[in-house]
Amino acid sequence: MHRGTILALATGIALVATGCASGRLPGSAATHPANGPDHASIGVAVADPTTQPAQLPTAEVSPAPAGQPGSAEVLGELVIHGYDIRYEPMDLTVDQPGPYLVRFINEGAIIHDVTFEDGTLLSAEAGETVEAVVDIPAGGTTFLCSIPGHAPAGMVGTVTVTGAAPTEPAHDPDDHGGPPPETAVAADPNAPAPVTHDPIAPARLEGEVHDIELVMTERLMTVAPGYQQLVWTFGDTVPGPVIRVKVGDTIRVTLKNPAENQMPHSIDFHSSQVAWNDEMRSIAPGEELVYEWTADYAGVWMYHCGTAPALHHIANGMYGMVIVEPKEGLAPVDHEFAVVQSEWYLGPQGQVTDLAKAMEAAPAPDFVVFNGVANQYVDAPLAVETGSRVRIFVLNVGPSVDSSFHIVGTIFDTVIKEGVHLVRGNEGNWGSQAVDLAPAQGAIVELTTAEDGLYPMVTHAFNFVGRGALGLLQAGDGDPTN
Ligand SMILES: [Cu+2]
Repeated sequence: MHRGTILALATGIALVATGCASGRLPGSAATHPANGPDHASIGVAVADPTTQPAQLPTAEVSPAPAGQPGSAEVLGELVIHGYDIRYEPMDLTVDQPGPYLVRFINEGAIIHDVTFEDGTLLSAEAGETVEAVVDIPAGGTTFLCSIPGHAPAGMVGTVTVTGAAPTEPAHDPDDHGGPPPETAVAADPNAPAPVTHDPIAPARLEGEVHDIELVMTERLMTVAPGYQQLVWTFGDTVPGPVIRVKVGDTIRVTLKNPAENQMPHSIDFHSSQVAWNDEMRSIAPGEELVYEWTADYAGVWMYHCGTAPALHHIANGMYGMVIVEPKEGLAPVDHEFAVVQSEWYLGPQGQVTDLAKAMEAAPAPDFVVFNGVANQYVDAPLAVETGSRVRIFVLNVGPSVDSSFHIVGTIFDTVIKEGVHLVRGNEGNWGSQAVDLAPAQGAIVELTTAEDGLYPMVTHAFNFVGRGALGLLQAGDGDPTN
């Protein structure tokens, strides 16, 4: 994957995250006059695109500005950003049929176009912005990029007229190997913004016996901009808290299922050796249990709810990471992060995740995420100093999809995966590019960044990068040119 491509992708996601997931925002009046061609069928380049974008991230669909030249001609503006290879947004909504000014901003590195069903074509070279007036029919319309290969790769979209029957998606929702899917669940523009999950790994707990209270909650969480689910948690967050100890420690967890919960729950620490039908038993709302274990083996371990169906309890947010260090501890480094990869199979807005979707033999999650929220570290990168030593504890909790954890532009000089150890400075100077983690496998990776800049963190199973499995490591000020 070309680095420019992934950074363009990252930029696109940042724009969406700061803008509107549904492609429609109220109250952001456009300042650009709608003085485009009169219902032209070919888009025209905007003379100076640098004067346009100031408000683009917040104005995907805007009412036509009142009292400005040409404003009577159109009902509003539709802004579509083009990337290599996708549109943002893919699906737009308007209140009523009629003429709209469509502005196509090609942020990609190659030529793209927006071709509507009625033949209207807006073609833009890399970096160019073009406009045309398009008549949106009452039944809505679809659009695509006519450059060979681009539409099949995902450059397709829809304009839906509110109140009309939804436009049939131009992209095939079953095309799992293709573009990032627009989920069948409609985005909710009123969903609260996601809360960024702190990626910094906590310090190891002091002492040798640890009493930990873990309360399981059932609550709403925004898992991606515009998508809110009724999740089940350990410690009120998804993922649950990182528990960091050392070999030989005793961990005494008091697990609480509050009376106001609806569901029985349980906990299963992979770092423990206990009887399944004792400590791992389910407890009803209002009950609690004590789960005591000793840290016999070092590693990056999963914990999760095992209440049947465990698939649903994991898919709905009940998982977390245990770090067990060797008795002598880990060597100090400059930065430590904890990253948990997981999948979301969206249920209806405000409800629990869709178990039937999660049960599919070929899993097709709506989102694959790091630390619970899609793309959250694109907006809030993991910040490090250039050349500093970085350690990442990484865990794939699935429930069903493998991870190939990779950080673009870096090489892991140290990997400790499921007890297998690649040591920095080994004879032959072997290194590692990606760590394969099946569900419930964990690793420690260590790296340094070579220069100031951005280093995308992905699963190299790349169909999932567009579904939320993207973050950024930012070295220095993130700019390699200064
Ligand atoms: Cu549970």
